[in-house]
Amino acid sequence: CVLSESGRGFCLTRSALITGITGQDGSYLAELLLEKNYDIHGVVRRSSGQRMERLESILPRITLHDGDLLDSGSLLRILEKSNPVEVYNLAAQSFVPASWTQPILTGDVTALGVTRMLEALRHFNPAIRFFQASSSEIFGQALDKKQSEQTALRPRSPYGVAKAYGHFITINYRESYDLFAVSGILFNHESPRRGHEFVSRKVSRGVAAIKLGLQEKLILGNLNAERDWGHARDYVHAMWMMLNQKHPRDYVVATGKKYTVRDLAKIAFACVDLDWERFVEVDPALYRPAEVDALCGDSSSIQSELGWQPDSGFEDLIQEMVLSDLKSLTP
Ligand code: NAP
Ligand code: G4F
Repeated sequence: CVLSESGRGFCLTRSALITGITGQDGSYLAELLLEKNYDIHGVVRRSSGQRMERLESILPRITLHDGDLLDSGSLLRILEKSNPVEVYNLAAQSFVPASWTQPILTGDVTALGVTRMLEALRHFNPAIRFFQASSSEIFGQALDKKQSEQTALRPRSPYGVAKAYGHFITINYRESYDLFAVSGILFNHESPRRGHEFVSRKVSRGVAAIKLGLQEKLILGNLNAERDWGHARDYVHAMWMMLNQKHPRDYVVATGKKYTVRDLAKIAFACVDLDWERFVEVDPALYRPAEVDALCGDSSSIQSELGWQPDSGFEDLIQEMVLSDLKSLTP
């Protein structure tokens, strides 16, 4: 807080609210916004009580509120308590395979949850800026080799369909109510904080466990799938940039380079001087009912208009993840 010329005090600290703060991106975003002197508020589910490990180092500096994207009342109450200038909606049922086993829940949280937050926000204070974590999964079996903001949406999973809803409802609220609401179409992004169920982390943990003699094999699904993998730290920076641009607009956030799951395994095993072919086995039970074969983003718009660019390369990212897992699994 500072003193104005008239001697009356006013506070320069801006408050930001993050849903999904206990997740990979939520933790990196909270750290970034703390560096920028925001007052950070986060929504946590009652069940998140045990899942605070990603926030451990910043817990004393942030405020957490019990709430759920399934519960509109909790969202309104949290907005009143935190009085944010920016809301980042990162909460979702975010694991694609779980969207086939829990399609209704996925739609309720990942799709309708966006509307619940937008409704609460527009009633509480329509001047709040809103970021929606959209996904390259909305492109599904894409017709364009590189997917941009103009690429047609062809989602292939209940998760992809739910994210397409979240994407369009964000645009719709911007156009209907003149909100500063934007949708970041995020391609895959990883880090040592990635959930264990996603393929990059499953591989980095598997490699570390095999190197340490704790595991014999790594069982994977479709090795031919191609993804555009970036570093989560770069992607949360894009989120902040998108809420601090002059005019609200949606952007693809991606590195523009794609690799197969096979490349990922090869690179990860090479980090510890092992030959991936000796350890990786394929189990068709891990294939998806409908696969997205290849995703690769064209992020030229956000690069030219906002000056965003990915800092981390794929091989460095995988090495960071393997080394981190080696450290954490070493007895
Ligand atoms: P994540 O690690 O799976 O985190 C998801 C977060 O959502 C967790 O904090 C989780 O809380 C919370 N959550 C789930 N259901 C909720 C509910 N009903 N109410 C409130 N919170 C709920 O995901 P992430 O990788 O950080 O991704 C962040 C966002 O970006 C997600 O929306 C994801 O779909 C989207 N996205 C991610 C990527 C990627 O590659 N990482 C790419 C494109 C889009 P608990 O801790 O309680 O489970
Ligand atoms: O790491 P994944 O589970 O990520 P997926 O399905 O691409 O989704 C992630 O990125 C989306 C953005 O495009 C996000 F919106 C979403 O929330 C999530 O963060 O799988 C990547 C690829 C798939 O093609 C999958 O079939 O890896 C293939 N794969 C092969 N073996 C595997 C495995 N995936 C997992 N999870 N586990 C395996 O054993």
